Amino acid sequence: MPVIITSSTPPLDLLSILLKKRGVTDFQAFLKPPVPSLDLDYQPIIKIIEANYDKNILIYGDYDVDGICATAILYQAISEKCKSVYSFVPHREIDGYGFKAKSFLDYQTKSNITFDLLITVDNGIVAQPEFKKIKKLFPELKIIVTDHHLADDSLESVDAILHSTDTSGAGLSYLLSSQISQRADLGLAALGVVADCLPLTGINRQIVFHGLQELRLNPCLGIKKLMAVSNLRTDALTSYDLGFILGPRINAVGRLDDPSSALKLLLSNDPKEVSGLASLLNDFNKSRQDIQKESIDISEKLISDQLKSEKLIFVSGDFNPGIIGLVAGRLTEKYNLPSVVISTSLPVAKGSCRSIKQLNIIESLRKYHDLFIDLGGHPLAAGFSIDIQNISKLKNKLTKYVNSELKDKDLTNKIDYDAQMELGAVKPINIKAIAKLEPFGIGNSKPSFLFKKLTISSKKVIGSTGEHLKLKFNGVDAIGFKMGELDKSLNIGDSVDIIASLDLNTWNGYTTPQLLIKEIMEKE
Ligand SMILES: [Mn+2]
Repeated sequence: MPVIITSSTPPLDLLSILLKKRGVTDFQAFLKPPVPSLDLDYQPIIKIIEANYDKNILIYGDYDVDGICATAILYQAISEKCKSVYSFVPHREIDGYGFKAKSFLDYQTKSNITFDLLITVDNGIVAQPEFKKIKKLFPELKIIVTDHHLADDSLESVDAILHSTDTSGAGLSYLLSSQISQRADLGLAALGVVADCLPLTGINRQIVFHGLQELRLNPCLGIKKLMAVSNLRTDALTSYDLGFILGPRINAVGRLDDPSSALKLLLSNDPKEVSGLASLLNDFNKSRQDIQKESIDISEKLISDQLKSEKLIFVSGDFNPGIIGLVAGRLTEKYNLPSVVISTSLPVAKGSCRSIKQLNIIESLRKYHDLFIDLGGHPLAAGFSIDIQNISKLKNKLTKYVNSELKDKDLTNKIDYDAQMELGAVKPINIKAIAKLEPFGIGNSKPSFLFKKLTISSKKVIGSTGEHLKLKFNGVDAIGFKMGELDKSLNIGDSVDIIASLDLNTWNGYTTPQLLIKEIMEKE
């Protein structure tokens, strides 16, 4: 028998059905997460940091949200005791991804400082050859690596390592910082965890649960101003806002220009400077959106023939290399096919790939490793650099391979749901019970339910271009974002099965429950 939530199901039963569906065994620990902690060996690292408080320390981060937050958190913590601590985030095009000896040495020369201690955050775990170069030139330099990426070789040139794949770079940076400071910024750790798309369970749920509370009550000045320019209500901040509003704004400046402006925003206490930086980041985000939209439009024209016969989306063009990952992500999401998007705007072309669960993209690409200059990634996302003359060879080989790999696989993207529900259970007390599972995100999605045989009592399209669909089922409002085109195929009186999540809609001062439609099943 499938579980059916009815109007008489007690909210506590609903909650326990949802927790069980998510595989949660310790309900209390999930609903009231403890303060974040991970059992790691912090002592050797703290000793080295303490021994260098009166010397020159450099924190070397990354250009994405997680890397920038990780840098800011540790910088703030160390600067309470050390007057000579500096921070560096690499430039996407000038420095590239990962720790680079050249970037470190250039920064040292430019700032006219000889560093005594180098600490990486959100990078460094695979940079042994780079550390070796530096130690040869500066044998006295101490090196600490803190990172959450997968390790490969041993790091013999390094003095201490803090490594765990359980959380993000900012999460690790927070855990270390909280050992040396009372005021380590948990809010920034939450931002890094969400932006790095980590599952919001275990330590990451602890970080985001408590970090959101800190951000609502007492954000750093930079985040406060960034929330203001993004029109966010501070007291109602959610994990969605971290992933889709604040994260993209911190990322955008590093995609198109210099990410150190984003770092400066998080570190500055000067209200005037912070206001300026918040608007700057907001403006960069607008340009990023425009460039992204234009690139997607161009890509869709280029791939219209491919879509008819191929199971791989492969597009190359004069795209901005900072946004190709976003374009690939959008194309894969829209067409539910793996995608490769290549920018040929620089002498060496850069590619970004996104995939679906039926195809391991990094394994597929590795079959043609001799075509790449550089290649790295995961089963669902990868990046590479390639000589422009090799692109068409890659296209032919990879398309052929993917076509045969996905030939017999079911490519429909079925939407999962937590339980079946009757319309009578759509009420505020149940919505409150469901909210106890927040924060929602990857690995802990907002619960959705199957509703069977709902009769459409009214329908209309809304939005400036009629892009959204508004339905009513027996007095209960329902909205389907970007479902406007379904309007023609539905009639009042039709009976439909839908998958939807529960939401509250406030309009004219009244708050009523409504269904957020994720899918309307095909009528038989
Ligand atoms: Mn990271």
